[in-house]
Amino acid sequence: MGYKVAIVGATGNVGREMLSILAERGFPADEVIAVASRRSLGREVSFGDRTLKVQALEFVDFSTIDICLMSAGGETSKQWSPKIAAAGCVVIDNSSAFRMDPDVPLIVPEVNADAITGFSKKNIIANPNCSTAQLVVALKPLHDKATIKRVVVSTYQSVSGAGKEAMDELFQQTRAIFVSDPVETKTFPARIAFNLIPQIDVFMEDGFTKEEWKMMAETKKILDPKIKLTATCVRVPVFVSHSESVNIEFENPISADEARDILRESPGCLVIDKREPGGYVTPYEATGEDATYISRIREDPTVENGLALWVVADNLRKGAALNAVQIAEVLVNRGLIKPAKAA
Ligand code: A2P
Ligand code: 11C
Repeated sequence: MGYKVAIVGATGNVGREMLSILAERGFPADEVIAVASRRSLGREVSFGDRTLKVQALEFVDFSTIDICLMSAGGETSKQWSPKIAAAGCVVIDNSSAFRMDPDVPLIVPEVNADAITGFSKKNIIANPNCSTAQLVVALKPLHDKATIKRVVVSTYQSVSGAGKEAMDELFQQTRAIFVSDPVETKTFPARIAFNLIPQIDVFMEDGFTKEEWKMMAETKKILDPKIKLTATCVRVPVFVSHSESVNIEFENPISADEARDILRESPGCLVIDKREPGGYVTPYEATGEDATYISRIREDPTVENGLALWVVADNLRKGAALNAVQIAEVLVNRGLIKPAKAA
């Protein structure tokens, strides 16, 4: 007997990817239901070689569902995830609403799968921000080897991180520029086509943006609270996959060759690192893939025990949908949840 699984936000960028990843990986589901807002009632979405009719969130009885993968934005999560969890359905929440709650584990399975047992307090497990997920997959094996003291990261984040309307905006602006139409800006704080924007999410009092704060706070919660991290997050005119320039200072010595060998053997990592044109991964190549790609590994001679890396991953997959499905797989494989509700 398999599980009964709901995808909330099934018409969105991440929700659609969740459906295809569940199908691709043969998740042991007897029944999958696609859920979105009332606006989408009756629309169809793909699930493997089938289509599912979208149901409206308000009308779903979550007491009949085992696992809910939630990706419908922070406000919907704040309002609905606790109610769904209270109905007895385990929620894997992709928003930032519960990530810092001490009673909610924040999980990247390659890094801290053992922390998942804390989920039973609230029946909610949080999925990290996309830019954090790929970063900690690359940092964890290096931290285990040489103990990270400080990280300076600059991100190059694709528009899909801001949702499907944001992708349309990049497309429409690009088209408008080519045909000399007026360029309209709605989703982003500035024009994104043939440009880049050094602001993701709102500004905080200290001058950092919320996205930058999330990278710092989530890395501490998932990997190690002692790690100091500072980030500059930038939106770039790329449709899918986030890239990161990462500078790391370690407690102990570690060479570029050692780091390369360690990362080659580490779960979720794929090293593509030849010192020649094209000997690295770009966001275009990472799109549609599951790995966190690591390139440009080199020693930083300006600090003691320093390394620099380039890290790229599909933000809709490892950064969101894949990580959520992997969390569900940990629940299943460790016997932490039983399929009680499938028909
Ligand atoms: P809908 O398409 O019905 O608006 P994205 O982040 O790619 O823009 O997608 C957001 C997802 O969250 C969509 O599936 C969207 O559904 C869903 N969503 C947004 N608001 C709600 C809500 N109040 N209730 C349920 N689903 C929602
Ligand atoms: C972006 N990282 O690229 C954001 C999207 O906290 O889950 C995900 C926001 C979050 O815009």
